[in-house]
Amino acid sequence: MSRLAEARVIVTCPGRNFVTLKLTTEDGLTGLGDATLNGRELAVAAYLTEHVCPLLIGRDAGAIEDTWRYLYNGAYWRRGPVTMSAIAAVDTALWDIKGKAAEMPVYELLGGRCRAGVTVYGHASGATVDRLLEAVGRYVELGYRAVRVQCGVPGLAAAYGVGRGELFYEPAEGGARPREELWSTAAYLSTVDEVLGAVRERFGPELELLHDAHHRLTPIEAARLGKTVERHRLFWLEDPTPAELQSTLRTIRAHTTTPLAVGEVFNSIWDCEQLIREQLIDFIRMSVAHSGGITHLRRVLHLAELHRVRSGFHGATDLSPVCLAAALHLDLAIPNFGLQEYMHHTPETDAVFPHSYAFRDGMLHPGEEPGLGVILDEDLAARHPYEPALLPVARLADGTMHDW
Ligand code: EZ4
Ligand code: CO
Repeated sequence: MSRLAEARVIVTCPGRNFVTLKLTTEDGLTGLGDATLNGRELAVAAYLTEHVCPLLIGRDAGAIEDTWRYLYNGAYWRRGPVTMSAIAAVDTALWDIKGKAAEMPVYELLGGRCRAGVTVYGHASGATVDRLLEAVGRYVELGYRAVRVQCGVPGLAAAYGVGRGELFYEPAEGGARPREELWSTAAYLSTVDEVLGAVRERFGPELELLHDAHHRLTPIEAARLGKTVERHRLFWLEDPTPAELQSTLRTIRAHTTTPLAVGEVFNSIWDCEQLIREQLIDFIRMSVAHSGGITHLRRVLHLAELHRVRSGFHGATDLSPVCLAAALHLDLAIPNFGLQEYMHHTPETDAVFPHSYAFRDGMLHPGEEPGLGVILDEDLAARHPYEPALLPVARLADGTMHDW
């Protein structure tokens, strides 16, 4: 294939910040990769601009695996969200270029489709149970077959996952310092079983229900929660504990058959190797943008397939339409697909990133455009300059810092 002639980083804020890498070959093919790391965007932009882009010029655009190893093994300093997001952007853009060169959608290059479409789940939330039930009802009307449910907690001003908007949830906020939220595990655990029970009762046995505990519990608290909510038959309980200590999942697993999903903050196969090998989880939630791109995430899913672990790729609004498209191509082509997260981007974001993927009957379809099927409107992007925004932090009532 032809050589890379240009590598540029585009930072834009159409409603929220996105970092995009655009690669151009000598014969004019372009590829896009998402490098957005929520609240730390400019660190990845600088890693790319200062340390990666200069290495790419003149390289064979077709050498995807070799370029991955050149950037990963070649840096000596391995892994971490900044490095792996930068490598992911290069890798994703190279797959986009290869698809365009072959005049095929990327899923064809990955082995072809294994299913008709990509079943997705939406995010329903409400400050109260009644509000939550209304929100779930709206997703059901839209055709969703799976919904994540998050509810306000009496006594806590802000609970994770309870959105301000209708069809999206955006936790990052502007300001020089992160917003501080009060957290109480006791208050949360005293209501969550009732909340999930109310949703199951209203919507019946067919709708798939998910819930995200967002890394806030101890292993034994998580074990108790998983056991308590078993009768509501969740599709998954997400991030019950901070999972970088992989052996903690053994405790939870020993006590409950509630399926477990973790991994949205992971960035390499080494963050989940034990979890997968010991079958301590049911779904792996890494994203293309934070986990070394299509090449590395595919490797994780091949390992997972051996151990009957399925995909549940992260699809929050802080991952750009480029990342979502890449996830959809991989979702179609892997044998062990589970479910794809889908939070609507704002109309401003969709205007900057026109795309071929589309929602029909509870599924997303990546479309048949060559490559990933996403464009970046650079003129429009330039009209939305970067605006610093940070994720909140959480403290207990006595001031102790807690996992947000
Ligand atoms: O808090 O992507 O399951 N989804 C999530 C997300 C994360 C955000 C952080 O940037 O947990 O809402
Ligand atoms: Co989550």
